[in-house]
Amino acid sequence: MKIIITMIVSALLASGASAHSKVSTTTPSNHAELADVPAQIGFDFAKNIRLTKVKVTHDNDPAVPVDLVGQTDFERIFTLPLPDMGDGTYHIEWRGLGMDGHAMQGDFTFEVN
Ligand SMILES: [Cu+2]
Repeated sequence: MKIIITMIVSALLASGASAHSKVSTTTPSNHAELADVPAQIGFDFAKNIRLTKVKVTHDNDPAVPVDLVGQTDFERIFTLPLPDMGDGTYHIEWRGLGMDGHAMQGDFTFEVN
């Protein structure tokens, strides 16, 4: 009985991990420290996803939506324009949809000094 339960748990963990596309790289990278505000931000996902929402929060300013530049297709790599909000800490939050229809989300931060 214990072996069967172990096998079921392993199968569930394996399917959960493979079903969702993780962001493998962002530009700038998470926790980067930059001298200038980048004109663009980038995502490189492990698998194709459809980005549904990206927003940027700068220090204590209210969140501002990032223009998705008419992205409606499932893609692996995205480059989006970043609004220049001056020096400080930028917090990027994204939402998307995997090819399997599951919602995904994540975030990263970087600093401009
Ligand atoms: Cu999924």
